[in-house]
Amino acid sequence: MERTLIIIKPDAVQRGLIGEIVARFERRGLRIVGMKLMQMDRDLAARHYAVHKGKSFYESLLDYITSAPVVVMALEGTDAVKAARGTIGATNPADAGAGSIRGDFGLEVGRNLVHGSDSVENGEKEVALFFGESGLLAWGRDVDRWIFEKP
Ligand code: IDP
Ligand code: MG
Repeated sequence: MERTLIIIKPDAVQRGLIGEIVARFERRGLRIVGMKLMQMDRDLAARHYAVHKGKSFYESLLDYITSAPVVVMALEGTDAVKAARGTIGATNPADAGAGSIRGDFGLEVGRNLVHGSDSVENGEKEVALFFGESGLLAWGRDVDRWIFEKP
C-alpha cells in the first residue's frame, strides 16, 4: 500500500498541536505504521531537504526544522501521498484552504506546521530515511474494510 512521510514540525509541537494534527490524519483514514518523537540534526535535515539546497530559504529551513522536537509518522493508505497533501494544504498557509491543517493553523510559509511527501517515489525514500523497513509496523485495523474497498 502507498506510503507517505509526515513530519509534525517544531512550531506545531511547541504550540501543542500534535494531537490535533494526528487526529486529522487518523480521521482521514490513513493508517499509522510508524511514529516517533525526535529532534532532527542538521545532517538528517540536509538529507531530507536536499532538493532545496541552494534556494534562498534553505538555511532558514534547516534552522527551523532542527530548532525543537518533531513528530515523524509513516502513513499508509490508498493514494496516501495525495490524500495527506490535501489534508495538509498549500505550502504557503495564506494560500491553504480553510479546513486544511495549514489553512486552519498557519499564517507564514516558514512556519507551516507539517511536512508531507510530494510524490509516491519520495514517500518511499523519505519513509526509508526516517524509519528503515525494520522501524515500521505491519498491522491491520479492524475498521480497514470500512475505509478500503479492498483491504
Ligand atoms: P512543501 O512542504 O509544501 O512540500 P516545499 O516547496 O517542498 O513545500 O518547501 C519545503 C519547506 O520549505 C516548506 O514546507 C516551508 O517550510 C519551506 N519553504 C518553502 N518555500 C519557502 C519560502 O519561500 N520561504 C521560507 N520557507 C519556505
Ligand atoms: Mg516538499
